[in-house]
Amino acid sequence: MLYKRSSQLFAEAEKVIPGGVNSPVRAFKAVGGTPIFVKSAKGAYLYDEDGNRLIDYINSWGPMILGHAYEPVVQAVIEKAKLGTSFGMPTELETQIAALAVSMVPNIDKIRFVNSGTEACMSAVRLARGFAKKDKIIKFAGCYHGHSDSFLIQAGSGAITFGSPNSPGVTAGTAKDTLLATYNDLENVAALIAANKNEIACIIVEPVAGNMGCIPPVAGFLEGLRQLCTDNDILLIFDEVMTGFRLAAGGVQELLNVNADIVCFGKVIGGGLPVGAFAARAEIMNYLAPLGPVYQAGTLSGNPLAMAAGLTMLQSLNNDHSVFKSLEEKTAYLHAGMDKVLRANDVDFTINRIGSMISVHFDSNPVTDFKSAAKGDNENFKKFFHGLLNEGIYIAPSAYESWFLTDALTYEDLDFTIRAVDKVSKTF
Ligand code: KE4
Repeated sequence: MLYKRSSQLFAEAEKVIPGGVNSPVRAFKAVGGTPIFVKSAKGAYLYDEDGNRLIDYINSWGPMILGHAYEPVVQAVIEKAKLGTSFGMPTELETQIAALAVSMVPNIDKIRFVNSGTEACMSAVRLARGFAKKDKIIKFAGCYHGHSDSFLIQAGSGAITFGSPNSPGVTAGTAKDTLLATYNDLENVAALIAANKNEIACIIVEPVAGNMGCIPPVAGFLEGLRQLCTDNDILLIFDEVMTGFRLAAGGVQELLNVNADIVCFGKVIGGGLPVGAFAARAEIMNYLAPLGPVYQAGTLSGNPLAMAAGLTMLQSLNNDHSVFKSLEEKTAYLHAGMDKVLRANDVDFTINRIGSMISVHFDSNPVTDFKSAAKGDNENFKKFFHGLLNEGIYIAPSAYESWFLTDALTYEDLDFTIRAVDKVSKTF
């Protein structure tokens, strides 16, 4: 595969955009080399600036669940754009997508739309703090909720710890209110709660983690978090930016039958346009301005083009829930095929999967939290990434990411991918 044009475009981009990208993970820092510039995409395929066709397993980090340039969404956006692109005033469209989302997702009465997953999670935490009248939050090492200050925190030393900033610009004052827990470790969470009695407003969690690779909750973990929150008057926030409308029509709450107090959305809910959202029962959502005292706002929140894309996407998914089963079957097929060839090639690996989220970790031990995810052999991951890229397959340019399948993938695409995994892993 040739990437001459992409390399030229990257050199141009670096002159006027920091790092040449508008989001760091795109820069290939974790795998080496220079990023691929996309010219267009359709269905399961990306077409890059060098004329290469790539089977896409990232799908814009989740949104393109029905394939790139999904015709109903494209048409909806085109038609809406002809009527104006932004008004800063309410439109019926916002009520339509809000009502549909509320009908699809358990335990929510109202939803507020924003422009990104970061905004959704940031606003949800502010709402939780305002509603609960408490300052501290618990998040989990390795879980990512966007780049809002309260989330850019890593553990200090010791099991029970106050966070310390892991990005300049985040103040110690902010970090002190973020407590860091270990994913899939209920005892650790219980200890943090005991050490901060009546000070914790919320626990925010990816109910299926996708930012350490894919890490499903171990049996009882989410149920245990639910119980701990109920017993200690703490709000449970499910960050379903990745899992919402992907793992089931009602997300993880439906799939695993665990109730959150606030749910955050992004990615799929916007059908590929900038949309985030957060939702809860009316008692909580009514605390938001202009009804309640917790302030949150946005010029482009509920933007007509984004709402048209999102509504069309949700309608498509809601009209035919069999797509979730189809995605699960395709991902299971890919899982079984990769497992077979990696074993045959004596590779040390673990594959984590739930629904249409999957990741390959180059370590034979179970990957259940950030520490175990960090043990993966990154040299093999780099060979894996670039080897597959050379075969015309695009996976996440980092071992700490999940793959997101699209239902536009055919079984021929999956067989092609399995053969490529076999070929590449023979070089390890
Ligand atoms: P955005 O602000 O990027 O729309 O969403 C933040 C966010 C919140 N919660 C979860 C669970 C997320 O996965 C994300 C964003 N996901 C990353 C992929 N790991 C987006 C890719 C990027 O940062 O460019």
